[in-house]
Amino acid sequence: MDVGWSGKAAAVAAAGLLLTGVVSAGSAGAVPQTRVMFSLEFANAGESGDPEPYGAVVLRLSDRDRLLWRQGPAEDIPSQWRYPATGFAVEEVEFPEDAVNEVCAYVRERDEDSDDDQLAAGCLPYRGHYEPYVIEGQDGQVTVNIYGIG
Ligand SMILES: [Ca+2]
Ligand SMILES: [Ca+2]
Repeated sequence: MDVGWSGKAAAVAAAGLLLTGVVSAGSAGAVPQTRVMFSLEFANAGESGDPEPYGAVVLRLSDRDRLLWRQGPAEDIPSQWRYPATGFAVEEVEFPEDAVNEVCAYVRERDEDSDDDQLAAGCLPYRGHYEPYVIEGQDGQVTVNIYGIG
């Protein structure tokens, strides 16, 4: 006997509701989804034109680092003084703002005719959003702007 499309849809909907119930029943330990809105600025004194930054910018938690931005040294590195070019980037993370201890940047800059520059190497304590985090290196600095975490 054919229950018809609407019957199948109802059965699927019921299964969906059941599944939803199971998920929410176990959600006490579920991880929250948090949106991090940020931008990066790369400064390299003496560089002609925009720098070619590579490396990583992370949020440091007590037990791990969470990448916000990464550029591999072996890849084709775009020239850019800011990431993204306008506005802000969004990363979905699985922890609340309270869990962030530090903002870290380990960024170098590709130079074809000399050794690569160091733009940033280190961390700053997290003091909340709407704060620019200016992380220094031997040859420059990286500013991590965090516009919101929530
Ligand atoms: Ca340079
Ligand atoms: Ca360069």
